[in-house]
Amino acid sequence: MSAKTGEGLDQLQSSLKGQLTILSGQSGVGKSSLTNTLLPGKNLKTRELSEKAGLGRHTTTSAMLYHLPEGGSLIDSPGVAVFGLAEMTAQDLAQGYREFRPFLNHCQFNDCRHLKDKGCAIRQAITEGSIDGARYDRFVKLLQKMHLI
Ligand SMILES: Nc1nc2c(ncn2[C@@H]2O[C@H](COP(=O)(O)OP(=O)(O)O)[C@@H](O)[C@H]2O)c(=O)[nH]1
Ligand SMILES: [Mg+2]
Ligand SMILES: [Zn+2]
Repeated sequence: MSAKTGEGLDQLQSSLKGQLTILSGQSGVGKSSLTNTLLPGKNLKTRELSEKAGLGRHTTTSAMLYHLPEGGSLIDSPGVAVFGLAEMTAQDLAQGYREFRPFLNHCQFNDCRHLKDKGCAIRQAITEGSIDGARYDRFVKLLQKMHLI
């Protein structure tokens, strides 16, 4: 889709309707431009891609929630690198991975951190192919970033 040409906007608009949605992703991919297009009359700052590097500078510094004219809300967030995960516990983060949820109560220990813990149902699910290992790796990386491990 494109914020510039309007291609794919109709489809996006109908999937946003009645939902609470957050746009996240690397800086410069067009999140704020998209938000602008969906909210005529607002005028968020978007930034120009730097000619040299093909990358731009930051303009969105905090997450902003907007109410959509069609119903529903849209959150424009700054780049993933600065997305705050403060005050979340490891358990909260695990809950955020919806495919983990069916397994979360099946670990041997109820304070399982899903790392090298004995009898971890999450790691077992990866072995069995029910959870994607790349998603789990990302979970562990986020735990590290949050200084929880
Ligand atoms: N060609 C093209 N450029 C776009 C599109 N959407 C955004 N841009 C440009 O990409 C740059 C970064 O956009 P911005 O919305 O600030 O990105 P954000 O950091 O993800 O919020 C700006 O120069 C935009 O004009 C698009 O659909 N097509
Ligand atoms: Mg932005
Ligand atoms: Zn576990």
